[in-house]
Amino acid sequence: RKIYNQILDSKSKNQKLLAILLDPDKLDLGSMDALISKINQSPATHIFVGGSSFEGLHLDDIIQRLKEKTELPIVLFPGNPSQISAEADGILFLMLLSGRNPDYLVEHQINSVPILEKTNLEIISTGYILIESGAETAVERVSQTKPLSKTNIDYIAQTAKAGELIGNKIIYLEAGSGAQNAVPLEIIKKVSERISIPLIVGGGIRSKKQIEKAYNAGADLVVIGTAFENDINFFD
Ligand code: 1GP
Repeated sequence: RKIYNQILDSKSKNQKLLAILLDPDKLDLGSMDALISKINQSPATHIFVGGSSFEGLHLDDIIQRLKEKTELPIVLFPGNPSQISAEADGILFLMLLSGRNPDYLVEHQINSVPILEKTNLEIISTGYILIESGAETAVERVSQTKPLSKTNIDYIAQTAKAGELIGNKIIYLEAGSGAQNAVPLEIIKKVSERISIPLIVGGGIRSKKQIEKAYNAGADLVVIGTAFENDINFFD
């Protein structure tokens, strides 16, 4: 429980965390070293690896390369059970609390058990909540679920709290990768006040100022995918 204990420890000290999300679909081994050195120079505390459509072909190789070149914990953020690699350090074991598709609530989790049992991955139960963000996102398309309306803040907070009571160890508020609009600050604030477990926020965050605002609103860990993918100098 090393990764989770570190997150809890940071939360208790109000030290904010930052994950860079790498989509294995968009990585090739040839050009990875430059990327990893940029990550090592950045304020990132974690590397998340995952994507909604990836089929897992070179995942082990990619993660092995990351492990050779960085000390940061590598956490899987899988779109489906084929995105599990024993080479990583941990996995966000996601439950799509905002949706009503049983596959993403429990079926994929059941199917992944035989794979997970062959690994030493630290498994972190995560309540994953998709928030309306403008246009349809890949998460919506792939999971075939609707995001929660951003106007119903109390229901969103109630959903997050249910995740905590069910036993989720982390809540992840997601606008979707490349989202038009990030999760509104008011939602981050209300959810963080309602739950006592760590809060991850991601999707559509494009500036350092936005990262800072998400932290101030109550995010414990912010995820940056697209902004770093489009510009590896983002954190300079
Ligand atoms: C997506 O929350 C992550 O699952 C990151 O989103 O690519 O928009 O940074 P971005």
